[in-house]
Amino acid sequence: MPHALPSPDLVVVHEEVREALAAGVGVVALESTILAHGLPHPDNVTVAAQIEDAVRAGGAVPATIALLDGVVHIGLGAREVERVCTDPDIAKLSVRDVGVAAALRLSGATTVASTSALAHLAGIRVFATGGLGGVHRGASETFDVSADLGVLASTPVLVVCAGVKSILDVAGTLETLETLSVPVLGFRTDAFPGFYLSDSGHEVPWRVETAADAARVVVTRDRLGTDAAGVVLANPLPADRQVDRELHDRLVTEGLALLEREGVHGKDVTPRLLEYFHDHSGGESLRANVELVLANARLAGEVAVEVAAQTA
Ligand code: PSU
Ligand code: MN
Repeated sequence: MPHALPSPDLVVVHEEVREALAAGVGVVALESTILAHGLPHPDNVTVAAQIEDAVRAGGAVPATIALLDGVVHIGLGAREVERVCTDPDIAKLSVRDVGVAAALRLSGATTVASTSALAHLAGIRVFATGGLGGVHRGASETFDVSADLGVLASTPVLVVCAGVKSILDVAGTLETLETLSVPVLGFRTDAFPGFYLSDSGHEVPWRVETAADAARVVVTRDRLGTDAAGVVLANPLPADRQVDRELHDRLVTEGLALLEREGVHGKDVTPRLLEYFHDHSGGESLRANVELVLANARLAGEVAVEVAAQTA
């Protein structure tokens, strides 16, 4: 495992996380972009704490990751979380941005791509988020494919997520994951979830029933050593907790039209859509988003505990 971390002027691992890793206790990485750019203020502050609690309820130690004043933090204290959630100027940093922002002594929130890369650097195997970035609709013309996918292809971290939003090209995202050799496991489901919806209408290639089996996939892939890709563990909202389909379809149509109208592109696409949903769903998108993130954090905690036990 990669334990030669860069020096502390560049990367600081929070004490509790460092001790957990040294003792072989399960650790779950958490991204900060969902806090800074995915959830509205001030809900993000409360939800950030709830996500960490959910990881602990699963038996593991949470490590929220962000760049603060040019230093990567693996694990944040309450005041640092507050800062990520409150600073309106905090940047959204994918992998390519982290080194640049660190050099310029800036602060930023990490995406799935950069969180996975930094988690791997610290020896963390399991990561929980809400939704994965993916292939955007119209990508054959715009080339808008999230860097999340490419990074997963070369970073051996298991990402627990509720699939991808239907604002994306879901079929194209699944095809790309196949091309990039990233395995996709449904947790107690045969259907790839669609974030707000339990079923995106597309199948998952594999299904697991327990956190122990998901962990065994990670450990077995390591032992085989055939490739260094990550694993997607797709955890759907229960059917009775998903967003009403009519509301969902209306929001997606309106949201996509809004992007067109405003000429939004690049890394602003996902945050702008999320903001639109939160403003126009009467609280439903926020409710579902929070529930699925907490469920993913809990499951990731359980998987991390199992990975630690099976590696011991
Ligand atoms: N999907 C969501 N909520 C999010 C994101 C994705 O449902 O907050 C964030 C994640 O941080 C993800 C990033 O890594 O957006 C992908 O952005 P882009 O499409 O610009 O790569
Ligand atoms: Mn993009």
